[in-house]
Amino acid sequence: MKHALHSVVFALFLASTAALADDMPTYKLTMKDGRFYPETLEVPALTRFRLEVKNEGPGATEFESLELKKELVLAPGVTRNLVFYPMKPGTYKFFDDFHPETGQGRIVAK
Ligand SMILES: [Cu+2]
Repeated sequence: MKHALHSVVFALFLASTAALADDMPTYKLTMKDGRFYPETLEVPALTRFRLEVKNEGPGATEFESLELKKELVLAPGVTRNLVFYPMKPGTYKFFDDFHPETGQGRIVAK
């Protein structure tokens, strides 16, 4: 879904909380050519963490997870952080809303 305004508001919220979040474990996710690298991210369950999402292009991307209620639009060349609250063990899907055919990934919380 292209919720452009929603994403901007959400990004501002994230920027305001980022300064408080320096002690969290950080995981990196790259978006490139409509795909995620890696497609599967393993994270500790029941632990708050930060995801650093980088869009290497060539176009805009949108990281989105319906299950985790997250979305983030990134222009090419942009890196942004998302903070995830502690998750129960399980698998949570995410996708690139601008490239849903190829851009599919999952977070596995263990
Ligand atoms: Cu969307």
